[in-house]
Amino acid sequence: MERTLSIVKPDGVKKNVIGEVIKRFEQKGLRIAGLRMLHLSRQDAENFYVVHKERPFYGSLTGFMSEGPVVVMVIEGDGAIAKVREIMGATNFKDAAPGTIRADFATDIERNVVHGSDSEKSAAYEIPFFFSSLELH
Ligand code: 3AN
Repeated sequence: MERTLSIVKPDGVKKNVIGEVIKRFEQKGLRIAGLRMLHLSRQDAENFYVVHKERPFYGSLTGFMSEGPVVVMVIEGDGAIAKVREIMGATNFKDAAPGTIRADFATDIERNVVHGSDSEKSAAYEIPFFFSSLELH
């Protein structure tokens, strides 16, 4: 059993697709182990995306991620990290496979609706960033 962190980003919340994102995970046999809505501060977003600190899009990305509320969730299941990434689609919506969340709803490489941990190492940083063990079920 594996756990991963997913986020419905501010653009996804504005587009009213929170339920759609959750439904797609659940329909593929994944379980929601924890869920919360919150509005990240700029500092929170900078800390969350610290691995991208040197990337040219870091300032823009952290501004975007703190512009409105997000839904953070922990998803559990066999191979959850890879499965969530597959359901999300490629980072750039133009490369995302048909039927993926990003192919269906993203309009921009940065405003790409959803986040999912990209490795076990990322999940191990990202899950406790938002959830205590008491909030995971
Ligand atoms: P993913 O979210 O698919 O794991 P990462 O981890 O490479 O992609 O990038 C994190 C986030 O940074 C992306 N979800 C996207 O919002 C933004 N991003 C990635 N690459 C670019 C880029 N070339 N230009 C602008 N924003 C980007």
